[in-house]
Amino acid sequence: MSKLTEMMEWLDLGAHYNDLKDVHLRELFGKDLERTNNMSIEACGLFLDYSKNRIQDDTVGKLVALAEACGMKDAVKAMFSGRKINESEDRAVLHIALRNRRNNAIEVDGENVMPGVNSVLERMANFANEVRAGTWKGYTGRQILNVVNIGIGGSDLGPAMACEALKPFSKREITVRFVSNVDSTHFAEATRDLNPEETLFVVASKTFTTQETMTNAQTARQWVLDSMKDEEAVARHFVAVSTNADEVAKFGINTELMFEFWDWVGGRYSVWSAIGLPLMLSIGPLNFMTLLEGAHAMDCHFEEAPLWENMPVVMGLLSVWYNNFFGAHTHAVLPYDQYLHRFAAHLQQLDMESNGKSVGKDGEPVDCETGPVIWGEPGTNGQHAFYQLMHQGTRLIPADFIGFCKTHNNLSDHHDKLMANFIAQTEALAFGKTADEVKADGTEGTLVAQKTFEGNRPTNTILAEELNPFTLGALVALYEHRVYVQGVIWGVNSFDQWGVQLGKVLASKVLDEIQAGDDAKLDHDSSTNGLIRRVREGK
Ligand code: G6Q
Repeated sequence: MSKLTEMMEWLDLGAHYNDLKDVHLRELFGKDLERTNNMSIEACGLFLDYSKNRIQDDTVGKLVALAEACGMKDAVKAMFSGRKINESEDRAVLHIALRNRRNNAIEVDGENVMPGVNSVLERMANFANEVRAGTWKGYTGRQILNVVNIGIGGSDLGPAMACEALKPFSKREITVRFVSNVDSTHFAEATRDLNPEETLFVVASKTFTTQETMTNAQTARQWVLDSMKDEEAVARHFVAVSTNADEVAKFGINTELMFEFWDWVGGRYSVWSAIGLPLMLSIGPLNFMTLLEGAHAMDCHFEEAPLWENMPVVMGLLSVWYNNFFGAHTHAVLPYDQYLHRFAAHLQQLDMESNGKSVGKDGEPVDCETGPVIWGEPGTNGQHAFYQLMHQGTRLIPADFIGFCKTHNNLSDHHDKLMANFIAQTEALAFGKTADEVKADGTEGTLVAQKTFEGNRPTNTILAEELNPFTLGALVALYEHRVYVQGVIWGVNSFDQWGVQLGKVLASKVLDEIQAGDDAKLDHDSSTNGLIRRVREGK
């Protein structure tokens, strides 16, 4: 395959961009009254209106042509069939198997992974049912009322986001907390009002060697022992989620209380696996299965729908359109639902760790920009903070607006107001306010320019009836596949994360130096040496 930016389809998009770059959404909407009907997709309980994008009726066709030329269909097939598409780690990429509710065989190295997936789900469900029913008791015979997940990155963000998102479906008697940061403050604050006798720790780590998680887990172990003064208590207050049985046993957790997953589950794609245990403890096995159903529905859509009607494909391609042709550096994700307040944080890892690459799968430097910076906050808070820059700043920030017709908390007219803002913002971003409209309000002089909104700021709107386990499953899977679509276009491996390694290695050297206190051995640059000395002296 030729270099991406030399491909005919890429060059065609470049020319198309030149034709379109100065065309305003006002004009595009004005000349096509059917625009929204033609530029929307409905699937898996989600409605995507992508008409407020800077595209014409032939733009998606051109983007799809690029996707086809980049082998999109084969790439999708390769993932679903269990091929080792994570080549740098020689692994299959099968988060889709974790939610494969139709249960067809998916083979890795000649072995069907589905019996293993189903059996872990069953063990998780049995355990969750016992804890939720109060029949799983702590060491002193007390019921478990608190679950504290200890994990970081992919072993934290997904379940933490989903526990918040699905709070209305949770068993409120059980408090679920997440400790990720190696900063002792995180552990101390998360546990300060908890009774150890009523607390279950889920130590979630694929490798079971991650410094932050192991440090927090040891502190938790000591916290339990300080209270119950018997090693036997560990077995009643700790379970593990890991791929590494040896390390789990070394920690002192009975491997019968280890919920396994596999090397073909990437951390940031693992909420559907045993990493979702704290979520299952919170919302119960049935709701957890419904979450998997929602994700599976999106998987089927992604696998089967034609590329131009395929929600993750169209969203991924639009993101390429802005990233590579309009030069947009960031992409905002703006959920108009307080329960999704951790959604952008999860997507940030999902997208930026997956596509933050400057070398392609072939080991050669990529010849275009890759993953954008993903960020966001729930509406309407963002409107009173950073939307100013989105409306009137010099940068183009494509944004996804996510909202729900129904609320779980029907208090007076809050929800109508929330949704009015949700809709009004995309209208304002697209159409702005012209200088003539500003003058017509009686504004004069230099204020006219300052009160003018250029508009032409692109958005996607994703609307669903209600935020529930099914829609959340579909929504998260939508973004997972969107990431893959972009990775395929850019030719990067979206499933490895070598960039995390260097900091880890250096931190372990600096840790020794902070603790050893031997000035003669400091062999870094002057800045690093100086900072180490200062921390040592000031601690
Ligand atoms: C995710 C990454 C990374 C990982 C954490 C935790 O895709 O690989 O965020 O999840 O570093 O790793 P462990 O689960 O092995 O502790």
